[in-house]
Amino acid sequence: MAGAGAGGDNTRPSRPHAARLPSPMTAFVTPDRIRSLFAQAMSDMYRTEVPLYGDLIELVGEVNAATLQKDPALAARLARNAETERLDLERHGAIRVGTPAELAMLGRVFALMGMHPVGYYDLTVAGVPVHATAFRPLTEAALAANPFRIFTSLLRLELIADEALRTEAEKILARRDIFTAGARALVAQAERDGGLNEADAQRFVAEVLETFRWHGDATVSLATYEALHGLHRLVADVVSFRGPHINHLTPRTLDIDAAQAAMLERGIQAKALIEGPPRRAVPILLRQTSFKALEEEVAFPDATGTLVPGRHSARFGEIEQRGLALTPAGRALYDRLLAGVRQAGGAGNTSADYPQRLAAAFAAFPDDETVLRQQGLGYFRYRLTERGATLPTAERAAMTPDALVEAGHAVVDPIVYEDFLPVSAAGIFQSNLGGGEQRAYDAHANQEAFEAALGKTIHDPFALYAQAQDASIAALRT
Ligand code: OOG
Ligand code: NI
Repeated sequence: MAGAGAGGDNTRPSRPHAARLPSPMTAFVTPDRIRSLFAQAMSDMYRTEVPLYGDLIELVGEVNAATLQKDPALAARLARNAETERLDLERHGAIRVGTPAELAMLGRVFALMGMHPVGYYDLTVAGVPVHATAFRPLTEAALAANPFRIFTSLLRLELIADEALRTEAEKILARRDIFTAGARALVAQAERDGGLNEADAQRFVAEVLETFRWHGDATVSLATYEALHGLHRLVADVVSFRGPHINHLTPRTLDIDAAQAAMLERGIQAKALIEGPPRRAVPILLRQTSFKALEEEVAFPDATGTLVPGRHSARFGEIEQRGLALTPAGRALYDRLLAGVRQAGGAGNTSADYPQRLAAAFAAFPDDETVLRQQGLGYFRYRLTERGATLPTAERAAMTPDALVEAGHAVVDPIVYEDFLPVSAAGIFQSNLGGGEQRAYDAHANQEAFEAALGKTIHDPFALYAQAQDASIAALRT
C-alpha cells in the first residue's frame, strides 16, 4: 500500500531502518525526520509569502500559553499524551492538483515523509468539483513526532460540461510538470535504496518545496484564466499556474473562541462563523475558522509573451481546535444534528441565528467524557495509574477497562481527531473562493477513481482510532 520508507502500521515508535547497516555515510533518516524538515520548510516559506500567517502563529502561541496556564488539568493531559511538544509545531496545509499523475507522484513524495492517505472527502456535494484525501502520519508515535498533514484535492475535470474548455484545461495541465527534476530523481533513489540519508533528505525537502511555492506569473493568458474562472474559481486556481501553491497552513489552537476574538481585535478579517460543532465542555472533532483569501496581483502572458496584470485570490489563513475523535456511532449523530441545523436554516450556516440553532441542536449530544465513553460515541486512550501498575497482572487482566478506571487503577483521555470534516472543508472552500458561489454537479463520491488516480488505497480513519484505543486497552493487561 504505502511506498518505501513508509513507516509502517506499528503503534510503537517506528524504527523502520533498524536492520540496515548504520554507516554514517549511508544511514537513512526516518520518515518522521523528513516530515519534520518539510513541515518547518513549508512554514518558513509560507511565513515569507503571507506575513499574516506569521501573525496568526504568534497569536495562537499566545492563546495556547494562556489556556494552558489557566487550565492545569488540560496541560497535564496534553503532557501525558505527548501532545505538548507537537502543539507548537502542529499545522495542516492544503493543496489542489489537476491530474491523476500529479496526485500519484505526490503520494510517492509524501510516503517518503511518512504521510499516507487517510479518509476520502467528496466536495461535489458542496458545489466544489474536487475530491480529496488527507496525507498524514498513521501511528501514535509518528503523530507525536510531527503531526503535519496536507489536505489534497484532485480536480474533477470530467464534471465540467463545456467540452472545448475542458479539453483546453486538460492540454494546459498536460504541459506542466509540478515537480523538479531533482525531486523526481530523489524519489526514485529513495524508493530504490529504501530511504534517504540526512544530506539527501535535506536536498529532497528543498526540491519538493518548489512544488508548493507561489508563482506570481500565470501560465495562461488573462482571457483563458477568465474563461476557466467562469467554469469555477477553483478550476482557474488549479489550471492557471505552474504548480499547486500551498493555499493555507493552519496552526492548532487550544481555544478557538479566544483565538477568533484575538484575530478580530487585531483587525484580522476572520470568517464570521466557526465551522464544525459548537463550543462544548468536551470538544469533539474539529472546529475551524479562517480569514479571507488575499487578492494578489498576477501577471498573465499574452500571445506575444508580454505580461498583462490581473488578480487572483488563492491563499488564506485558518486556525483550528481539535477534540475527541468520534466512533462511527458518534459521527453519525454529529452528521445528523449538523444536517438538521443546516436544513432548518435554509441557507447553510450563513443566517444570523445559526450559532444559537447549532448550540440548541447539539444539546442532544452528550457533553460529558464518561457518558461519551460509556455510550461508545468517542475513542479513548487508557493508561494505568501508578497504583494500577502495582496490581498483579492477572488481577488487572481480570478487570474490564471501565472497572479499572472506576477503581482508580487507570486514567482515560480522549483520542484527538486527526482528520477533517467534509462540511467544514466545503465551508472553508466556499469562503476563500469568494463567498456565495454555488454550483450543482451531477456527481457522486468516487473513492475508487480517486484511489486509482493515486495508485494507493486510502486508510480508514475509524480503523486507525480503534487501533489506538485497542492498543491502550491491551497495554492495561500486560
Ligand atoms: C482545502 C479546504 C479544506 C480544511 O481545513 O478543511 C481544508 C482547500 O481550500 O484547498 O483545508
Ligand atoms: Ni484547512
